[in-house]
Amino acid sequence: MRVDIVSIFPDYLAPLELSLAGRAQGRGLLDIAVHDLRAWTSDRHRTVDDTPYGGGAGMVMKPEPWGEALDEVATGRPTIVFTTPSGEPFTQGLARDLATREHLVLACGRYEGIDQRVVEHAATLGEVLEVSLGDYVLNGGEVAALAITEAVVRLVPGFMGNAASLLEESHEDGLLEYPVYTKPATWREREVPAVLLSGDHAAIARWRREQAVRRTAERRPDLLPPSAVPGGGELRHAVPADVGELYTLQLCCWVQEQHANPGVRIPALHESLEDMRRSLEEWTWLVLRRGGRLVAAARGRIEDDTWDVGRLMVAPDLQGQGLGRFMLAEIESVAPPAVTAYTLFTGAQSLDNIRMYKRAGYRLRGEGPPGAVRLAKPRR
Ligand code: 6GU
Repeated sequence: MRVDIVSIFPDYLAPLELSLAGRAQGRGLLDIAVHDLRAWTSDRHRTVDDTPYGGGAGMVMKPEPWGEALDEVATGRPTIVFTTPSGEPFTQGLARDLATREHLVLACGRYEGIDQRVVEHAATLGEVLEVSLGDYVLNGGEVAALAITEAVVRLVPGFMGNAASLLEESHEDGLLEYPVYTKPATWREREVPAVLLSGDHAAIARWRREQAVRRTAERRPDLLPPSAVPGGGELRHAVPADVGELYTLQLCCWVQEQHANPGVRIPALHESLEDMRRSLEEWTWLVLRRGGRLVAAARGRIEDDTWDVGRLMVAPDLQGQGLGRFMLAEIESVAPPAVTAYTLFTGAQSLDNIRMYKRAGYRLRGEGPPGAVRLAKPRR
């Protein structure tokens, strides 16, 4: 791969030519060159900017030096990337795409941007992309060009020593990476999670998947697939800030259960707010909000190869509209791949619930705790 970077601050990018390229250049995989835009100016002051037509603050990069530079550097129909905060977001997917290109030209914008006609002209020389690092403003595109180069070249086949490590990192499977640990097993009284020392590779894979999903739900819920909620609303993994409403909804829903199952001791009615807080750490919880109000929830966790589903709740005034069925399908769908069956308990007298579970494919599988029945279904 050939990478040409054009900037008015070539020194900013010079280390790329040494370190990064140094390693791969020796092996003929990568060839990076950094160019000073001012080399293509013709006036005494080597001017690269001017005031914007139409007025306004700041300066705009002049078209002439950029035109000359691209005509010289962008030969052989390269992919030309303009770095600009108004570009499309740079993602791992785009990095993967760019890693397949033979020749990249990175044009670093400065000031308020480059005269738009330069971008139009560049499109006659190759494929043009306008790319942003994220939703914040840098003084110039040099840092973006550094980031793009580093993200792309490490995906060039043969560049990285360990190809397997590429597959396991954040973003490669659409999820953030699970937390990682190394020796010692105890450090300042903090233990490495026991499962990682168990030698049980299936259990480790399940734990990592759960952690990755949980992290993604907490930090980047936008990365998880949206789900179509009947009647509208927003489904999310529960976060600590949901605890109060979740606790309230749980009490109110299980009072109903108590009425349907008189005399039965219902655990959900005997838990504290603190129990709920702990439950959020120990289970995968999904919550459904409609108009800002928390109206439904469910939780699940893996036990052996079974996804243990529970606390399926829908606000009493919204029951009978398919929300329970929806939440059930959603909590099933977040079970890790290793799960082969689902199981849950409900009150032996909760006939509406039992009917709903049967329609969802569950079958009675014996007694639960006193007054409860167990239902189960295999995963398709
Ligand atoms: Cl590519 N350029 C500038 N100047 N600011 C940015 C950016 C690029 N990406 C995020 N902020």
